[in-house]
Amino acid sequence: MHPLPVITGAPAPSPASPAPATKTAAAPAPRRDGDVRHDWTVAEVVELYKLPFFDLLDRARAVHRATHVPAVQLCTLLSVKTGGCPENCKYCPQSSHYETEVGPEKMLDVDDVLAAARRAKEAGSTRFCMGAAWREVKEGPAFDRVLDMVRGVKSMGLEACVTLGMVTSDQAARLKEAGLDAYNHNLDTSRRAYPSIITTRTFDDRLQTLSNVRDAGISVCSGGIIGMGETIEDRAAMLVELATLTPHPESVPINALVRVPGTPLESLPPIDPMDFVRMIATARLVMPRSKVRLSAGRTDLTREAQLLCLYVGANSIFYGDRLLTTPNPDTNEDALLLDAAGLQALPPETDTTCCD
Ligand code: SAM
Ligand code: DTB
Ligand code: SF4
Repeated sequence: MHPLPVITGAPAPSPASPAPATKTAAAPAPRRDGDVRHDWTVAEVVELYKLPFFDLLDRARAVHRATHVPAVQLCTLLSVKTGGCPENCKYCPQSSHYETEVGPEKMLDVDDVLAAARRAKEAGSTRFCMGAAWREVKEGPAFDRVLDMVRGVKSMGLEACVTLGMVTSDQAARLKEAGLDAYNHNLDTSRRAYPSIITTRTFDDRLQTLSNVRDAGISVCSGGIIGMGETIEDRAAMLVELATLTPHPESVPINALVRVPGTPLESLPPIDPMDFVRMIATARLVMPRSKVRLSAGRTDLTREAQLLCLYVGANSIFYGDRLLTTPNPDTNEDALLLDAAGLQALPPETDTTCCD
């Protein structure tokens, strides 16, 4: 594997300069770092998203540089319980409602998961995310096993993240006690579009779990998917929902739909890569201090498009040949890409935001 350059500290970025004024559009100037807004309107966010491309890049880059260390966090995903999910999320190959190549599998053993986490760490990842195809967490041996996985991942000095569906306050507290850093639970799309994608749970169910996670003192990871037939207003509305949360989610994953054969969304057209860049740039402007995560969909992006995503605001990539059940770029290619761009991988436990 190509060796990854790793930075040795969290360098202070150059002092924040105000977002460059644009002569071409009167979109609201995002306020400076430390002045995080929770009152974005959908119209304002649409205006940002639709800025002339270079103006959007300039603005997002200025905020990104002023607020985040110039390094890319490598995160590795592992599906610890695959397939057979009772939910009907139209994008998901793991739903039992659709005939896909992903069938129900037994839950992985703790030892196998920890061996994968060790490999991920050796390859340079600093965050290990474990996913389960569950509607919700149920008390019992499976949840106890997840708690053991979290303890084991933490004992390796990795950040531990899980995504398990809905959790109660008590379950969130037990995850926190086990050492969990972050809980991923995506809003996925706008409140308006939500019922056209999932009908087995509501948008408010999603928000309730995020609130339970937050109250337990676990870092919130919540974002969504573009390319599911939504409008730009839906994309903006999803970002506004996230930015309404107080505080903003610490992590905001932006996924492009992976069009999996057998799912109802399999025949949708691929997104325009410029839309991926726009979505990441807009997320960066709306939630300046959050870690924006360039998530599913990189296999359809050129190297240049991926670099633009990192340039305008993405703090991380998933590193490893698989996401949960679908392919991700080859790790050697990723290492070469970061190296060619002179980008460094984030060392463990670095505070990635910095204030001017
Ligand atoms: N079952 C749990 C849940 O839904 O919260 C956790 C696992 S679920 C697979 C985690 C996230 O993966 C989903 O919320 C969705 O955003 C993302 N995802 C699933 N299938 C996807 C696809 N085909 N393309 C892009 N993102 C996808
Ligand atoms: C997120 O927002 N994206 C990741 C992670 N959180 C769990 C999952 C992407 C899954 C893509 C489809 C698959 O591999 O099954
Ligand atoms: Fe189940 Fe999660 Fe897939 Fe929805 S996204 S079908 S809840 S695994």
